[in-house]
Amino acid sequence: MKKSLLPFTIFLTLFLISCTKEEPKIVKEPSEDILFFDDFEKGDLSQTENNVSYGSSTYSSVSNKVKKDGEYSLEFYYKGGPQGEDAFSEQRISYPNTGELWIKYDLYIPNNYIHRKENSANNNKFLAVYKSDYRHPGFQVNWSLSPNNTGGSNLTLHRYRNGTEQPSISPSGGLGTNFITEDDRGKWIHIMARVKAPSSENATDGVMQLWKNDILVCDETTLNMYGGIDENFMNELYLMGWSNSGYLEDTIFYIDNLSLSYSSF
Ligand SMILES: [Ca+2]
Repeated sequence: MKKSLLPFTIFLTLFLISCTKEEPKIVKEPSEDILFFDDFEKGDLSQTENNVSYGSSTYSSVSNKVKKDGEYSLEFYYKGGPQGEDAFSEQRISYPNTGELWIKYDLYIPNNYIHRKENSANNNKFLAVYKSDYRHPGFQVNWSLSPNNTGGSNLTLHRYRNGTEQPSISPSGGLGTNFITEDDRGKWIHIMARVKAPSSENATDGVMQLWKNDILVCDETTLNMYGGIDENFMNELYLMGWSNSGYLEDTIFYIDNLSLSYSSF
């Protein structure tokens, strides 16, 4: 009997070896090209993925008050103040060095959103993408909001070239006019943005594109915004940011379903 079992034992051994050898390793792949996704359902900012993680929070925190999906979103709390008083809320995120980044998220525009006009109500930060350290600009761009004089906001672009800030511009063709209006109050809007560093110092192929509710509201593809030698890439961003206009009342935005990608979603 023992002898008759031998071929089977050999077969079983070989079979097990072959299984061990050929069994594919289970590696958690990023879903297609998505670098990072957070629906905030962890209830905090502990989400990390592909070396993407949250940095400093300024009056921003995960909240269950207003959400697009699930139970949680990221709250941006701008404290109200008299005319002339600024306000500040910002969330930083770091990611691996890249020449191109796509960002998308849902953004809740508060019911009481009013972009008040005063002497220095321009340049309310909306989305900044840059090479860290923000205080020492290499590659650095941002979209900001300016008053449209009816309580809403127009979109404006800012960029640096070789460490020097370039004149701010409005999206060509008036695309960014009335970017946020009273019609958006109390609603979620969908934001998608693409930033691509130019290919060389003199190249005019830098890209800043932004979509609101899947409509292109900024389509700049010929920007000169070289970051400098060893500086021409991005690895940090911040959502929202300093408001030069400030707000009369406490004004609270929410972001949900944040995604980052190196290429088109
Ligand atoms: Ca959520």
